[in-house]
Amino acid sequence: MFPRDFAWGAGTAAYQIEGGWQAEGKGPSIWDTFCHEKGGVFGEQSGDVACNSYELWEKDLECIRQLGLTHYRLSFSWSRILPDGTTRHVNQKGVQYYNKVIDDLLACDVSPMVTLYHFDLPQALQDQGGWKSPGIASLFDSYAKFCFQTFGDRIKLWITINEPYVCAKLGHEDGIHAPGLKEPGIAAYLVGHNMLRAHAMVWHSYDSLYRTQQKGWVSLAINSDWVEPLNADCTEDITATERYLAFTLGWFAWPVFVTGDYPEIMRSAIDAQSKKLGYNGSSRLPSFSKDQPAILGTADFFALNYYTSRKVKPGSGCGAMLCMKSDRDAGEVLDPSWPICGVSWLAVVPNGLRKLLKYIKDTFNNPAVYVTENGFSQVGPLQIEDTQRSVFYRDTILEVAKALQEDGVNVRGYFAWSLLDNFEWADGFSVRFGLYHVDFEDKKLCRTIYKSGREYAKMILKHKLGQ
Ligand code: GBH
Repeated sequence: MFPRDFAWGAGTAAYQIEGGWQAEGKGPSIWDTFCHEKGGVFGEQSGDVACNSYELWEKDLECIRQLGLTHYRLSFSWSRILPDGTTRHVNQKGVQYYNKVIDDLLACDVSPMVTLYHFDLPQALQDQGGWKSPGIASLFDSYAKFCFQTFGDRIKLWITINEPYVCAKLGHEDGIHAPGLKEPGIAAYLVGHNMLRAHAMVWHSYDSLYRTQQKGWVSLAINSDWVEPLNADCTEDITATERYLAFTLGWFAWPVFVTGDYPEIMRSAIDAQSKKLGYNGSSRLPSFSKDQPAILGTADFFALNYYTSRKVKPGSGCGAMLCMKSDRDAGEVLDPSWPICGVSWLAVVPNGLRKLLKYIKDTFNNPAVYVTENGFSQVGPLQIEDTQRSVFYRDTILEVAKALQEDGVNVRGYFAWSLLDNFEWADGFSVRFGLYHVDFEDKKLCRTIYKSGREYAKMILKHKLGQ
């Protein structure tokens, strides 16, 4: 059912698994700071140790081999490589660590997909304004060029930024992710803008300096739920759904894949709301200037993180406040027939992935697509025999097969989130997404395969054997 060279992967992110937050010259990141300040994270937990993959990488490699993955998605910790975020000072121990990870993977015939930025900005750069500051784009570009130069001979798939939506909104509007800023209605748009500028700059650098030799692909990972109008016959619900999509998927995919600029629906909704609330000044949604590298066309493939689906109707639930939600004016409803797994936001809707893939094919001119994240969480009484999650993976992979075969979507790979139970951001260790259980109570941080991991391995093997 899947092409021979289909990528079967699993993903992780540096801060969620590595630990070693101060090991061998690593500089602090905004997540170190955020966790060490009280009150931001469940149970005052932190990624100080996490799965200790910094020291236990070989254990992770065993898991990767046992699953039979063809690809492994990891992220680099920017401040492990460049402790103050700039190329003025390189931490060779950090470089050695990632060199070993990459070389070990390749020796086992596993292709690495590397994310340059998965939420953990060097604290030194946050101190200079972080993603709100326009100068961040060229700092990110220098870091990226250093990585292409140092590791790019062995990496064919690069993700610049993971989920700019989450960084912008949860980090700068809601304040529930690092850096914990609550500046509703303004900062998130600025951050999203600088992330797009930074991403585009890096793509152009790769394209002009490295592509010919290294022959890799560069994109950004965009998270999106699948959404449908609550009532398919109701015009208000339909337009609310269009706004919802414009403010999530469209915010980043439209500039990169369609026009080089934000969706018109998004800008007009923001500007109308500014007017209504008497907000003076220029649009809260910045504009791309003519003299910066073009945004359009800066992705060699579509990297999609899909977790769940929503029904949509008008209404923000936050009245006349200046905030993204009121700009968007679209409320989310969960269909009561969708089971909830673990965390409250994760309704299990495998079929939403197929619909979203079809939408991406139709809207963004049939790009090559990698599903870079998709997963199922457990909370509370722990089940090593996690049958529900096994069923979830089986159902979801079947939907991907249908997208490929029946809808003709150009899907190139699927990455389960996550290889290991890990530090689930504001939820700490209370939410488990792993194909492997990690015993965080024990110093050895023993990895044990879940039933879902065994089942995923079987599915991969079947497809490798062409059955
Ligand atoms: C991904 O984000 C991340 O890339 C990954 O690091 C993470 O471990 C994984 O998901 C699992 O969460 O709490 O109601 O405000 C997925 C997109 C966006 C989904 C934020 C959850 C929080 C909703 N996430 N959303 S809420």
